[in-house]
Amino acid sequence: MKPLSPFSVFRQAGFLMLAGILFTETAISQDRPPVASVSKPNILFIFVDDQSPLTLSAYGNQVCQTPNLDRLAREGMVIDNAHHMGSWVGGVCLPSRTMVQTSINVWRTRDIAKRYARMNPRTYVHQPRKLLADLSPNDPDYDSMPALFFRAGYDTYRTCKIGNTYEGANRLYLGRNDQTNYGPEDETGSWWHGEQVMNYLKEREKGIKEDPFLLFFGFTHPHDPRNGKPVLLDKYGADNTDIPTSPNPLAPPLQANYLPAHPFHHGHPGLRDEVAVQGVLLKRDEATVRNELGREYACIENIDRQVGRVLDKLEAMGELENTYIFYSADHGIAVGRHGLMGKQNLYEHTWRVPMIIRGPGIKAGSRAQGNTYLMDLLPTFCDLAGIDKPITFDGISFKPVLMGKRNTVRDVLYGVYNGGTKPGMRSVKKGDWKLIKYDVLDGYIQETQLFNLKDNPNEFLIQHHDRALVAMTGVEPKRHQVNLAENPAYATKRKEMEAILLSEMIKWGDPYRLWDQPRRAQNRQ
Ligand SMILES: [Ca+2]
Repeated sequence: MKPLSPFSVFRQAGFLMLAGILFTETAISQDRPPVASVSKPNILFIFVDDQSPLTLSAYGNQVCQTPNLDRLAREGMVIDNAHHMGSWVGGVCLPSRTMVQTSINVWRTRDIAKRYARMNPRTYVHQPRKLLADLSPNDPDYDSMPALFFRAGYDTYRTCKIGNTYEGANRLYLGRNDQTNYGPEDETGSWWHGEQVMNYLKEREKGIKEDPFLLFFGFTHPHDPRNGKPVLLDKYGADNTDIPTSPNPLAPPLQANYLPAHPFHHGHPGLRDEVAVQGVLLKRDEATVRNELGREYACIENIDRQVGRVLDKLEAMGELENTYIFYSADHGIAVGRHGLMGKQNLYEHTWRVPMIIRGPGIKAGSRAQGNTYLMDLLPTFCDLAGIDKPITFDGISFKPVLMGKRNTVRDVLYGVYNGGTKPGMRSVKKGDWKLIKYDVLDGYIQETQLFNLKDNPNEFLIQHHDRALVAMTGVEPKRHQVNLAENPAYATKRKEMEAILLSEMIKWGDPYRLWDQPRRAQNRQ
């Protein structure tokens, strides 16, 4: 007999929890006003951990195979400029996931993100109905994703990892089966999360559930440790434990903007993602980075398979055409680009997130710039479901983009990394232009980067022009594809972008100022 995994006890408890919720569904419906649920669309929100859009063919990747996500893109819309707003802590997941579930901006998440301790599977008791009934309208979670959709008559369900996520909202889903799965096997990996959603849909198929659903379909991967399934590791020339000393020819090629080291310190000494990723540690050599890319792609393809199972099930149940499906991640990640491994930077590979949406009224095969933040997801869900937008939201609905009425919802995007030495990194983007500033290590690092993303989408630096590196990557940047911040020809553009950055910092309540900005009257540091 197969021995029980350490998670089995909780998993069984989870099924019981779900059963309990199903059993009392009639009582639940009496707690909220009756709604005409028949016409309301379902929402399936697929949310992965640490994935750059550049790993997907919808964004140009030619190696990682994701046929089901390709299908979503082919039958729906791809948004090119979707971003997370940033973080004030090394675990970027935490503010990001708080923004997703509450639609408040990055600085406001500091006040609530840590209100509740992480879920302890050994002692946790799931009692959403009691908590929802007790919620005061003054509570920040009153207008959170699960609370809003519960009051609108939706059946809410969640599966995801545990920890570094917003517990204030997680505990309010009517059904919840969370487990942290970094393993290479089905029961300890992404298949398990897929299975929870399949179980939910099977119950629904029996006719026990009739309300429209909001499914938070979260994964633990491709966050490290990227323990891919053996068959997929073989496909991508990667190994979970025996890190090769020379590149495996089957491993994915180095990215165009790979560097063996970042040209200056990122400002967060000891940062886990840059020093302690299993199988990588401090190494940034070709063999190590390509092996890690292979592991990442193996995890992503496995996630894609789980998405496929659920899409096929929805289709077989006749629910697919009344369901909006969103695919996104809590932030991107470097995995060797620019010499970095983690998510604590503001280059495009990390600041951007994937955003693919399929659903009623969305033109198949369409594409838009969007200029969205993750905190726009909840307002968009509400808009699609006919739920009034609460005044607490900082995000805005991008339904007009999905419906082909607009290409963008805002002109300027602002990004923060404030998890290491202060004030940290800031970025701003408008049109083709992007500014990144670094003010870290007590003023030891004060750097500015200016890129024209149309001309230099990979944000190549002068270091990418090194002959030995070009020989390694096979990518030779054009002469003008460099940081333009110190080029006198772009002094006016830099000044304009610096002013926009300061304006955004003021707009979003950024409590810091950078070395070359006017000081605040009162610095809250
Ligand atoms: Ca994450």
